[in-house]
Amino acid sequence: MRLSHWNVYHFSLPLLHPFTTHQGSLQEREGIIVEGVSEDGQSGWGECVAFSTPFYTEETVDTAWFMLNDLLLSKISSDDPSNISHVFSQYQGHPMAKAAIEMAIWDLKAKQGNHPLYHYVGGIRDQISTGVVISLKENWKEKVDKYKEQGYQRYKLKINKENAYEHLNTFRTFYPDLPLMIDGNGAYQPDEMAAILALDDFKLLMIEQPFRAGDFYWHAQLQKKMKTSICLDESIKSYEDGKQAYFMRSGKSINIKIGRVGGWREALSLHQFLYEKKISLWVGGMVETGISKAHSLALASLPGFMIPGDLSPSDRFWDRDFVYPSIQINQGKISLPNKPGIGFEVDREFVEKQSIRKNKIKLMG
Ligand code: OSB
Ligand code: MG
Repeated sequence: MRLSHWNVYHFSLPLLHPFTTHQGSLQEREGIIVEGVSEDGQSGWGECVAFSTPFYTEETVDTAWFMLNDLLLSKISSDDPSNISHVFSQYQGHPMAKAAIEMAIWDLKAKQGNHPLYHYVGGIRDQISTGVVISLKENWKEKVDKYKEQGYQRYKLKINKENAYEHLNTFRTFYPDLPLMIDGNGAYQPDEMAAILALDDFKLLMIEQPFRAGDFYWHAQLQKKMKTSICLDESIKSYEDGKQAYFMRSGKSINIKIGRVGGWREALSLHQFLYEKKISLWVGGMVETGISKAHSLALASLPGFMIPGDLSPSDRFWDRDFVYPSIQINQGKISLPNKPGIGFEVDREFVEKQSIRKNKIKLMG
C-alpha cells in the first residue's frame, strides 16, 4: 500500500478536571495527531502521546513535532515494514513519535484488508475490562463511589511518597477489598526502600514504577523483598527493555503503552515474549484522546492482557473526544467496534478546530 501524503496536527484539548501527579498538574492536553492518506484516499490515524513538557519520559510535543515533520514522515511512503524499521533505526529514541506513525499505518493496513484492527493484530476478545486512575488532589471518596457505579474493575491511585502510607490506610478502611494498585512514577530513591516495603500489607495488586525511569537493578532488589508485585512503566521503552526487565527479574508485571515502546511492532513483540514468560501484562494510559485509546483497546484484546488496564471511556477526561461515537463504558467494559481499522470515526473538523499548527507532507512516488 502506497501513501499520497501525511497530515500532522498539533492540538490542545481541555481536560474536564485537572490530572495531578507528584510531578505536576495537567489541565490542557497538548499532543499530535498523525493522519496517513493512502493513494486510494483512505485515512489511517495515529496519536503521538508525548506531553508538552518531559515530566514522564524525555519526549515532548515539540521534539516529536521535529522528529515527525523534519526527519521521519517524508521517508515513510508505504507500509513496507522493512523500510519502516530501517527509517526508525536511523534515529535513537523518540518512541512516541515513531509510534504515532505505526498507529496510522496499522489502522490503514487493517482498513485496506477490511479487518477490525483488533482482529488484524491477533486479538481474542471484543469486550475490554476497564480500570481507572485517581490522580492526586481529587476527592477520591466521591470519585471512587461514582466509578464503582460505572463498574470499573481496577483502581489505581497516584501517590505522594510523603503520605502514601496514611493515604492507603484511610483508603483501605473505606474499600478493604477493592482491586487496587498504586503508581509511584519514580518518586522513590533506592535508600527509601523501607517506605515502600511498609506498603506490603495493603493487598495491592501491584506497585508501579517506584524507582526512577530507566532503573532495572533497584526494582529487582525490591521485588526480592516484597510479596506485592512490582510493575515497570517508565523503564520500558522498547522490546529490548522488556527482555532486560525479565532477565533481571525487575518485577512480575509490565504495562505496555504503544507510544512509550515505539509502536505496534515493539508492542506486539513485547506481548509475545512476556506472555510466554508469564509476566503479568496490562495496557497503560496516557490521558490520551480516543485515537490512541482505540489503538490501546485493540492491544488489550490480545491474550496476555489479563489485568484491566488504564482504559477508561471518553468521558473520563473529555467533554468531547476526537472520535465518534465516543468510547463508552458498559457494566465496566468497553466493546470493540466490529468495523475496519480502529473502528471509530475521527471527528476531523474538531481535530482541526483544536489545532494550534498543522503540516502536510506530500510524498512522491
Ligand atoms: O504513569 O501511567 C502513568 C498518565 C500520564 C502520564 C503517566 C501515567 C498516566 C496514567 C494513566 O496513570 C492515566 C490514564 O490515561 O488513564
Ligand atoms: Mg505509570
